[in-house]
Amino acid sequence: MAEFFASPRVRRTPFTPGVEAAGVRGYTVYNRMLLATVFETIEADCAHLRKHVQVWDVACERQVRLRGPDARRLAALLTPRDISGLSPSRCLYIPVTDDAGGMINDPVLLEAGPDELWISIADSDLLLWARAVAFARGLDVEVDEPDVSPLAIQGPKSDELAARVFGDGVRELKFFGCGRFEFAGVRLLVARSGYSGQGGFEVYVEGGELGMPLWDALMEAGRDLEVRAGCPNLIDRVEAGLLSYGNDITRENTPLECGLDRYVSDARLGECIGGAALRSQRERGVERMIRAVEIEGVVPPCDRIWPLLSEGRPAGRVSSAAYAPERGAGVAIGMIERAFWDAGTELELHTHDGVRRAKVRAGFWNAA
Ligand code: THG
Repeated sequence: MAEFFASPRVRRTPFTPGVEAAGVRGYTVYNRMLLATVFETIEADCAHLRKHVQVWDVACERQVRLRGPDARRLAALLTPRDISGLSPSRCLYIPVTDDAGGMINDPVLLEAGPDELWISIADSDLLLWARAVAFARGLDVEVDEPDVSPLAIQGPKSDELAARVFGDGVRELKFFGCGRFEFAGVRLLVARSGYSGQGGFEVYVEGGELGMPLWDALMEAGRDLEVRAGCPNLIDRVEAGLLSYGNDITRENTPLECGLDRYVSDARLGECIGGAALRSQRERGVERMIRAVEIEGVVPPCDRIWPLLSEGRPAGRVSSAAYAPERGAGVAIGMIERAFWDAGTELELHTHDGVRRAKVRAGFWNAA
């Protein structure tokens, strides 16, 4: 592959100097911002993540900020999930759907202050959609992108590292619990969340100037814990069944097809955008579903969609795949047609580098 050519259109983050100093080997672009993909090798990064602790620049998880008396009303229009459980101490993973029930984004929703919600987005232009909905409905809410950059602390030693920098209070957070914790005299939002199967925290750094001081403080405090710079790891996220918007799910898919059934509340379908389409699909049943797929042997980098066939018949597609060395097999996320989605079904995976045997699994490997 040719070299990546940087320009201001693809934004750097407050932590980019730290990422570069750590020897990043590969980048992708996410929400028009840099996101590291590999430091050593994907396999070695994964092994380190599962044993120690890593600090990740996930500033590309941009925030869509809803401010004003109608902030909650707007959020409730955008998602079929019941958001009544949202509070300053509890954030929520929410599907965001268009009028046909198609997935627009799968962000994390947070209550950052009175009449102020943050939507921590995956890679799509949710800002434009949210502004359009607010305008069209005449809602009293401002929608913008604040200077907020998430930094993730992930891995089995995350509690120890986070406690050293933010105090022992962070240890008390439950999964998707959040609160304000002090760093350098500023109370930052910290949540027990993150895009790995290894557990950890995400810190929402308000103001770019705090970025490198926090990065350096974590690296310094975690020296004896073998802390390293890291990034969302392909093997780890596939094994955990964490979906990647734009890869595994698009506007062609509804949350019911994405295995996000539990975040589609019957009681909300009368009001939210896409509710009617989701209700009728729930009654009819879905035709395809996200599934874990095991692939025989070594797999090439999954840089395009790979068709799955069964005796020549289309059976689905694979959108994320990685070779998991400790399994001696490939792990993948697929969207599988109904006739083929039962666990144990054997399929042919047509990669751009040859056909592989593949098998549908009952579940992901390390689901949370
Ligand atoms: N954290 C934050 N923002 C994000 C992501 C994140 N924005 C972009 C992207 N990741 C959004 N997508 C996801 C996908 C999965 C999860 C979070 C965001 C996730 N899922 C858990 C799971 O599937 O096991 C649990 C969800 C739940 O049950 O509540 O964590 O990672 N800030």
